[in-house]
Amino acid sequence: MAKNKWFGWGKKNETEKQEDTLIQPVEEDQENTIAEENNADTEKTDEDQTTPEIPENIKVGFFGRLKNGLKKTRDSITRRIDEVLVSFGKVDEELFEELEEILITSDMGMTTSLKIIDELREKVKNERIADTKDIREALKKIIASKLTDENTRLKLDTRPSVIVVIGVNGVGKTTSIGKLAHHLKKQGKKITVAAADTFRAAAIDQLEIWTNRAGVDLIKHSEGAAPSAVIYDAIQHCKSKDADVLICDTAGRLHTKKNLMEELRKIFRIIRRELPDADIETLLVLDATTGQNAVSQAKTFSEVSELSGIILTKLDGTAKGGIIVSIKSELNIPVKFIGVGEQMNDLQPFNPSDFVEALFSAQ
Ligand SMILES: Nc1nc2c(ncn2[C@@H]2O[C@H](COP(=O)(O)OP(=O)(O)O)[C@@H](O)[C@H]2O)c(=O)[nH]1
Ligand SMILES: [Mg+2]
Repeated sequence: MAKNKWFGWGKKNETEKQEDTLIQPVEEDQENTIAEENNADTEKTDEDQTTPEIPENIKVGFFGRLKNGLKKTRDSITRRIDEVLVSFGKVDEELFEELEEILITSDMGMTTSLKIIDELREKVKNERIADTKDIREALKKIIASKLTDENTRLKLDTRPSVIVVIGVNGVGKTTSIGKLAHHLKKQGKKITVAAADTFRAAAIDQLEIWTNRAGVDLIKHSEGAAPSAVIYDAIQHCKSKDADVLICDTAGRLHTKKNLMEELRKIFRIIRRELPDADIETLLVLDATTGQNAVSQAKTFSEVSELSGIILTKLDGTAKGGIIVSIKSELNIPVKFIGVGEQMNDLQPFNPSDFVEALFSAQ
């Protein structure tokens, strides 16, 4: 255990499971990954059969998926808010304290929760809100305002432009890349993916399953190859094929943390050297189920490159989806995509008002 201490980036209990995965011997990890791939294969068949791409249904399907994905958080935060509002019936200081408690326990963070409730108190006073139903509406608006950001869209104006996806092992980088490739391809973009996580052969195979599914090009070398060499080849491929976007998968761990950071820096050097004018999006993938540890991961990875956005995965797997609010306020990096499930269409551009609507919607 001691020799792997470098990867103990967080202290919270929820993170322990993930860190165990990080420090497993490689063989065991490969077995897990292979099992995941088998699942992924089954999903592909299910998805192909059950979700035809009918344009009229896309809007409904999109919101439905978001609502489903937020079910655990809704059952926790919103149900409790509603219970408190019903049981109080009138607006007083004790009600504000109860609401504050709910926000804090949903992982919104102490400071942000206090700020939200302060604003609510102010609004209730100024607008003379007396009805608890109106409090619910006011609270919803304040939370939405905390999530609003001007820069949630990807800036991919050059051809090619580059998306580098980074993050700790197991957070959902490869899966999100598959979904993102599908999403961008649907917008008519020509996509190439670079398999620059060369640490394990299984990681390359896993990515290949996703790129086949999305129907996009994959540039890969064999296990153990230099990640920057894969990126170099992928850039040449993009230039010769006139691709719109290059998406780079990267390792979440190497033999040491120092190695990992150095490899990532090399990747950025190659991209900047070969494509000096290209738009580069550096997207950090964070797992919503890891709670506050996400913040320390963001700090570590921002040493390698300025982070232009966050992909927050596995919101469907947590009742503490309030983490999105504390990530937004503590990191000041826009959340650009959210993962709400394991299927191809379960990565969504983050839209604060849709998010809050889904969170506060009826069952
Ligand atoms: N439920 C759920 N699972 C996810 C989501 N995103 C990724 N996963 C799962 O998380 C696991 C690790 O994902 P992977 O892409 O291999 O992580 P990587 O090591 O960062 O590349 C896989 O089992 C994925 O199916 C999500 O949004 N929701
Ligand atoms: Mg991966």
